[in-house]
Amino acid sequence: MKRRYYSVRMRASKEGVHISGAEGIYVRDDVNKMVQTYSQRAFPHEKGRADGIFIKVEELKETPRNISTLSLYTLNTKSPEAVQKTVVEILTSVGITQRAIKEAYTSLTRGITMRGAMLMDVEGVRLEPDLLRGVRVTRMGITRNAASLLSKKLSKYGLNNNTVKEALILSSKVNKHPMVLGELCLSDDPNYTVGYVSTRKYGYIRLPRIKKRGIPFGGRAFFITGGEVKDLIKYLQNTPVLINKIRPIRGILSVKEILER
Ligand code: PML
Ligand code: MG
Repeated sequence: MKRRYYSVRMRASKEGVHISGAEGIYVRDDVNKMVQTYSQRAFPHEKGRADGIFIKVEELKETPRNISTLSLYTLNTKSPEAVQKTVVEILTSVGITQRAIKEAYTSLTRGITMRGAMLMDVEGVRLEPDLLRGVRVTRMGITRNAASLLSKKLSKYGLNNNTVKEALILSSKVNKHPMVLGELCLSDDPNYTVGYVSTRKYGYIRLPRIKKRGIPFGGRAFFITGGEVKDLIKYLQNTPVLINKIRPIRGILSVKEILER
C-alpha cells in the first residue's frame, strides 16, 4: 500500500501578532508525537507567551519528492559591512547583479518585515505578486533518519538547534528549483545576528554579524531567473519536499576557501 504522508504545521500568535511557526512532513505513526512537540514548543518564545497556537494536520495528496540538503559552512565575517562585501562576491559569481543585491539589502533592512520571501530577478526587479506578504515556503520536512544524522553532524559545531535546521531545510527546498540562483536571509529576531547566503554551487553559507544586535527586522530574498514565476510559486508553496540525504557540514571557512572550492 502507498505510504501516506502528513504535513503538520504550527503557528503561534500573541494578541493576533505572529510570534513563531514551524512545520514538517511526517508518516502517520509520527503525527501525534509531532503535534505534541509543536504545541510544547509554541508556548515559551522570546517574543512573548503565545495566546493562540494553531496546529494543522493535512494528508498530502502527492508523495513528497526526496532531496538532499545543501552543504553548510560558516564564514569568518566580523561586521555587517564585511558580510555585505562577501555576499556581493558570492552572488555576483553566480550571475546576480550588484544592483539586485543592493536592492535586496535595502528592502531587507528597511524595517518592514514581510511574512514571506521576496522574489527578485538578477537585475533587482521584484516579481512576487503580493509585495507586502511575499511568498511563503511550506510543505517541507526531513525523514527521521536524515534528521538524526543532521543533528549529529551539526552538534560537532554547536549548531544543533531548530533555527539552523529549519533554515537549512527551507533553503535546500528553495535552491532545488532550477529558477532559483540564490537566497539571502537575515533573521527578524533582534538577538539573532547570523544570516546566510545560499546557492546550489556553494551551498548554505552562514554569515555571522550580518546585522547589529537589537535590530528587529529581516527576511528573505530569492534571486530568480527564467521560467514561469507562477510555477515557481506553486513549487515553493505546495510541492512537498522531504530531505533524505545530508551533504557535508563543515566548520569555519574564509570566502576565498569557499569560492575556490
Ligand atoms: C530565521 O528563521 O529567523 C532565520 C534563521 C537564519 C539561520 C542562520 C543560521 O544560523 O544558520
Ligand atoms: Mg523567525
